[in-house]
Amino acid sequence: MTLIPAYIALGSNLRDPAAQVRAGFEALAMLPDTRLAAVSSLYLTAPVGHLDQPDFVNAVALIETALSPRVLLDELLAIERQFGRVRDVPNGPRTLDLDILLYGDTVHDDEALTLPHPRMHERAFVLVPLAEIAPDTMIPGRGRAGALAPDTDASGITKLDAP
Ligand code: PH2
Ligand code: MG
Ligand code: MG
Repeated sequence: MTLIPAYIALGSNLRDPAAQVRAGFEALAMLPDTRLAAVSSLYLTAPVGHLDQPDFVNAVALIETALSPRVLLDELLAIERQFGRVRDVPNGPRTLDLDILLYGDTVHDDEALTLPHPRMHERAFVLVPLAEIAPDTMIPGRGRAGALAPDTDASGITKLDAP
């Protein structure tokens, strides 16, 4: 079984966000044909985009998976539903958001999934936790996580505690 390293962004800003993210790590560990290889610290982050919503807790996990990107995406959406996510306001509050940031060095774009995640290279709430666990990881077309993170505005980001 060939395992592909994939980085997953976790985000929550409803109903005890830190507990949601920690439970999200456990849900990732339970995915079929997948192992949870590393998790970042949890970070309290000011909302980006839609500003009128609570602060988020964000983190990044490294999984190693035999699932295809499409099957992995479907599994992540199923976990989001299990966590009670309701998709009403776009970019609005959520109990748990799970985004595939990177799937190996795959570059891919269709209506369901874009890899690398199209906004990851400009978001401190993604790059800071990613650089914590994988500074040398290459974001295809953009550069290394650890080199990109200092170029983002991390002023709204506070490290919470060890995961
Ligand atoms: N997710 C968004 C939009 N804005 N802001 C923060 N701080 N954290 C997020 O996870 C986040 C966001 C859309 O997915
Ligand atoms: Mg998402
Ligand atoms: Mg998202």
